Amino acid sequence: MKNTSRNYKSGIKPVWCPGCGDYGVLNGLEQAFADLDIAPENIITVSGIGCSGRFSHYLNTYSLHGTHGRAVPTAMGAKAARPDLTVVCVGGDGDGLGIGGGHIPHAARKNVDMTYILIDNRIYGLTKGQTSPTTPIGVRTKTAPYGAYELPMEPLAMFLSYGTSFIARTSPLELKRMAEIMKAALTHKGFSIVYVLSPCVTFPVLPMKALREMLVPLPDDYDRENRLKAYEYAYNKEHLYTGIFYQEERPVMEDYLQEQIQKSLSYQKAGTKLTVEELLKSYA
Ligand SMILES: Cc1ncc(C[n+]2csc(CCOP(=O)(O)OP(=O)(O)O)c2C)c(N)n1
Ligand code: SF4
Ligand SMILES: [Mg+2]
Repeated sequence: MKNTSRNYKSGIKPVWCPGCGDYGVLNGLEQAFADLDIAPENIITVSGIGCSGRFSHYLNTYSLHGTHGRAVPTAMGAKAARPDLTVVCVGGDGDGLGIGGGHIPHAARKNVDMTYILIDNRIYGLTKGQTSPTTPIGVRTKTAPYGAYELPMEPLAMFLSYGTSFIARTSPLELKRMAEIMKAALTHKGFSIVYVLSPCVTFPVLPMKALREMLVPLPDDYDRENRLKAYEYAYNKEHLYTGIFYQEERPVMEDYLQEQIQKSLSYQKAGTKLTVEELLKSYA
């Protein structure tokens, strides 16, 4: 029988603040899993630390609630060990763009076949409202009582520069469309990022009303293979475009690793063994 979104619920009741955007993101992801009918035992969810880090508890999949900023490399390890699994990584703007920001370019370069759901509420929610890498200039936070002064990052442009093979932006305010975008990301072979703008109701740096007014779907004739055009849409200040900004097919890390493993096995079979002495000599 086909899976429904209920099959992906762990039974643990989410403890997010009432009205938090993360509820919608969770529903959208469960719906995407169900529509694609991926067996729960064939999925692993790795999450970072933050309100967004709670995802791994709420999903009935293999789950790992990792350390702050290290969700991406942990998920990469999971994919290297079990290339047959659907690997999903979830984290926030602080987790993914602050402390863990150095990991995304390498997952993108290697084109690890996994989906990264990066939930941006433009604040550190869990730790009670500190400035994050995407907090706009002038916004007062716990760590910037007179207003943030740093230039906020533009994550889409960064992902494009890193060579990410699938980049999308969406929001739980467009729930159905978000689930469709997640489905496209999950079926993409390579490193896919779904960058989700999700309002935090307790520290409303990204207020629901303002966000709703700014979200606009990418035009129907948008060419998702045109990287330069994608930058243009990413930097648009009037609208926050949603949809698939960029997509390309490229070899993935797992295939390369498997090839290496097979090569090494064939050398062994052929009796081509390198002794420790020979190995040491090769470094002399
Ligand atoms: C090494 C380390 N540094 C700092 C913290 C404290 N900490 C926990 S969550 C968090 C920020 C979370 O912000 P974000 O990733 O945006 O997630 P959100 O809560 O907004 O979903 C911080 C600084 C930690 N747990 N570990
Ligand atoms: S603090 Fe913000 S992000 Fe965290 S659960 Fe509450 S509303 Fe959601
Ligand atoms: Mg955050």
